[in-house]
Amino acid sequence: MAKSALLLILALLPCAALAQRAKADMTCTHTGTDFVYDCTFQITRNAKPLPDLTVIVGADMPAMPMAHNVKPVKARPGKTAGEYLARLDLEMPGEWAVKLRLSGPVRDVLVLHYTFKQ
Ligand SMILES: [Cu+2]
Repeated sequence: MAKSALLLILALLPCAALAQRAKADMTCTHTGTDFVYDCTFQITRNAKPLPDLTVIVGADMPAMPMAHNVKPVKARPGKTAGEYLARLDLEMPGEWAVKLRLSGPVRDVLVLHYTFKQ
């Protein structure tokens, strides 16, 4: 009885490691054109960079539901592993929820809250 319980725990351990969520850090700079921003994303899991992902970037304003309709864009790979770049054409500055849809080696959806300054 105890032996089979132990085997079950050992079988589940690798799944716990795989269940670690991907994480993203984001910085954006205003391009000088209203309200266009160049954003850099660092995507990691277990503190290791995640290269070779397809990253689709969408944006919404939590405070203004249904008010905006920003077309999602595909990010391009940056200079280093796990870095992705996207240009976001937002309709106004303020607090946005930026949604990253990851596919490829890792599938996940990450929502980042970010205040865009003019
Ligand atoms: Cu708005």
